[in-house]
Amino acid sequence: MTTHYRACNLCEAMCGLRIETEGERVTSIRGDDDDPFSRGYLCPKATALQHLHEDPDRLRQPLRREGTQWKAIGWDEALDEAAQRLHDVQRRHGRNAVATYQGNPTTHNTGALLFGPAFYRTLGTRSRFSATSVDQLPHMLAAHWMFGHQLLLPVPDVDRTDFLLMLGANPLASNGSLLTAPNLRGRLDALKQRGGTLVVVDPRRSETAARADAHHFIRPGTDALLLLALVNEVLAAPLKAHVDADAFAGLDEVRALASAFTPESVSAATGLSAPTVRALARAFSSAKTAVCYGRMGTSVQPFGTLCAWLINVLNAVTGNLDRPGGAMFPMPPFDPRWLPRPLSIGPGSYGRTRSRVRGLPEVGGELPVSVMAEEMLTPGDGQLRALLTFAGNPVLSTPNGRQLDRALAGLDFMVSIDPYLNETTRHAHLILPPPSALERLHFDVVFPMLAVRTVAKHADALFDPGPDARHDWQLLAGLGKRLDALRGGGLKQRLTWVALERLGPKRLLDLGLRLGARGGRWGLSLKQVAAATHGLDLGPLEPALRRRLQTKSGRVELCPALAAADVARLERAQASDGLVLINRRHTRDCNSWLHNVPKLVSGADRCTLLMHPTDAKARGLETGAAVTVSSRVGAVTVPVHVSDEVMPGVVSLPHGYGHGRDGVRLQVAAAHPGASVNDLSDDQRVDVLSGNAALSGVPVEVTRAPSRPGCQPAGGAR
Ligand SMILES: Nc1nc2c(c(=O)[nH]1)N[C@H]1C(S)=C(S)[C@@H](COP(=O)(O)OP(=O)(O)OC[C@H]3O[C@@H](n4cnc5c(=O)[nH]c(N)nc54)[C@H](O)[C@@H]3O)O[C@H]1N2
Ligand SMILES: Nc1nc2c(c(=O)[nH]1)N[C@H]1C(S)=C(S)[C@@H](COP(=O)(O)OP(=O)(O)OC[C@H]3O[C@@H](n4cnc5c(=O)[nH]c(N)nc54)[C@H](O)[C@@H]3O)O[C@H]1N2
Ligand code: SF4
Ligand SMILES: [Mo]
Repeated sequence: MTTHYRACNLCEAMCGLRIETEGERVTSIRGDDDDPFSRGYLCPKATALQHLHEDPDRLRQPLRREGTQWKAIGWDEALDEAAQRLHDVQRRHGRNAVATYQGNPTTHNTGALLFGPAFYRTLGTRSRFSATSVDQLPHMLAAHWMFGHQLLLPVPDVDRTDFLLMLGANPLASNGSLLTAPNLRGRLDALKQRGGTLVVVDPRRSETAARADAHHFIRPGTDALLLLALVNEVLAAPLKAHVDADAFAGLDEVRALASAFTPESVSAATGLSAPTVRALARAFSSAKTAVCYGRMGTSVQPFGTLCAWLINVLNAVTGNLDRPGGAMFPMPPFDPRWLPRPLSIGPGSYGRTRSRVRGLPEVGGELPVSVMAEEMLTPGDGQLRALLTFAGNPVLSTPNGRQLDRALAGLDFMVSIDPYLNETTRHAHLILPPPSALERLHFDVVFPMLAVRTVAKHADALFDPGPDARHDWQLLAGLGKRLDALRGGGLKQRLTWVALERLGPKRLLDLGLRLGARGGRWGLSLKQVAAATHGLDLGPLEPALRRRLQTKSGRVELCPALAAADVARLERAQASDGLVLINRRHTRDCNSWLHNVPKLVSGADRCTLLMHPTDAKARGLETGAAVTVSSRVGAVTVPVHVSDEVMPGVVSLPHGYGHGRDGVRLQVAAAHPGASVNDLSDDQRVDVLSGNAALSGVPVEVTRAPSRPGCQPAGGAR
């Protein structure tokens, strides 16, 4: 028996695992009690790592689609063909005719993160999409404008704060996002035990809301109004003595802009009474330390960027930005922000180009995924003809999935780097599967940038994937160098690929860790990190913004011009008088891709529509009834669950389901298909400032279904 220690790669919490193996088999997965960061905590998903490794549906060889059949082929053949066909499309229709989509697991994949930047630079397309624009893009844009770098994301110091105001996040189910802190339940309990306060604002009494000191329902999409009123209340009084107003540019502009938003004026739209808003502002600004934290619920809505901006403003003007107990900026030992090209992640950009059909801006070098299908379906110069997906399932995870199904079916070429034949990859001509997570080294590159303590952890692979396997980074390098060769690329390009491949992830990590000395105060070697078997914990966060701020003014930009201008759109917004749809996460889900794990899908059907008793009564519905939920773009049939957990006028469905599509090779998931909420969410509903999808607050109608829940909407592709 061998014992291995590593961080779990399934969500952002970085829990330390203790995995026992016998030969080629995993015999147990438990929490690592000696991990200084997670101290033995783990959630029910961790053991899925074993199933994912053993899953008979996980692909082990490249597949080529021939009609409706799939044929296993060799690696060289697959990589040659993929590179050649991408090259052909680019030669015939221009570089930008090839699109790329990067999904969420990329952020948990060391090799992909280290090799991605060089690969995408080689491919040279501006048509880049990712799960970022159905997720945290508004936070990144606000950081780009206010702090000068898209990844200077302030993290709530949950371990030391006295007052946590949480908007649109449910860490008891999600385990935290843009907030890496294993065991948030325990950390939030500790907040209470030390006399602190947790206030949750959410249209649903989520698992987190149910444990808070106070929970306020809010009408979906109106958080920016609430935040403006809170900022107004705070700025109407003199700033607290410890607030360094000189550190801010635009304070007077923010004060003037917020002054129209009194608690009374936002009360009807938000659903929070004026005294509640006033008391919240007072409690927040008078707490010894306080932090406002907003996540998915505040970013996937039509005013996501306003929310992200105003959350930062509220923390700043109450003196809680960059101080213990407030919102802090991690400085991890390995920091991709300060690496040299081609490994680095840049400060971000905005509006250098616009999407062809709808004119939405590029942000950080990407276009919003909500425009991807229309760019494929709309003929003309610049039409997208080919797609490479990497660790993504946009058919289930991006709005208007049925339209995307149609768009993908019409492409000249599609290749997917993915271990499963799922709702998205079934459209590919080639699937290139990497080995399982247990067959590769693991070092979190992204999450220490979002962690409440300074941490680093390295673990080697548990199993050797064997000679007939290619890691994600090898696939990116394999395609990159072939593309260079097809284009007759120069010596420099060829040498870059040779050097990167020779170095491999391990030596790149070592290099990056050592370079950490440039950006901050570390400068460790990989050997030093790896020597800490249970992970390195270098202590709580320290104020870092002065050293890290990258704005031209050298100050925090409190009032970015484009954000300020967007307030007018908020003022014009009309409330929907019908039902609106929000989403929810369950502890045992992970977006769309863990439903093939039997242990995680057992028990009662989770793909149900929550509806308030008043709304159910008005429609004559009772728990268990099959209902048809329809929106502008589609309809699904699901069982209803009547509950006052959601506020009147709001219904809730989980995302990531809808495995009943033809041609999917996911035996377990297909037996629990559920319906895809993204067959309802609308690609035309976006936060127009960032282009982020407005997945929350989708207007829907709900009626009793003529048939049993089956979740197959009429029409659509295959
Ligand atoms: N309506 C609605 N939609 C949502 C959300 C919501 O709350 N509501 N949430 C959004 C959010 S936050 C996100 S992040 C997105 C996620 O969107 P996506 O990232 O597009 O979707 P996932 O379901 O995470 O799919 C992950 C894919 O990666 C593959 N994969 C897993 N591990 C690896 C690996 O190591 N290498 C490779 N190459 N492939 C791998 C899986 O097989 C799967 O195909 O969904 C978004 N969509
Ligand atoms: N179990 C599980 N864990 C996960 C994932 C998963 O799919 N399952 N996905 C992972 C990923 S990729 C991410 S990004 C994170 C996301 O982690 P979180 O940001 O915590 O996301 P959610 O759990 O979706 O919580 C969003 C909350 O916002 C509320 N909400 C909806 N609309 C509004 C609104 O307009 N205003 C306000 N104030 N609230 C609103 C919803 O009711 C919900 O409670 O979770 C990660 N962890
Ligand atoms: S909380 Fe996240 S990181 Fe921790 S065990 Fe669960 S899935 Fe893994
Ligand atoms: Mo996400």
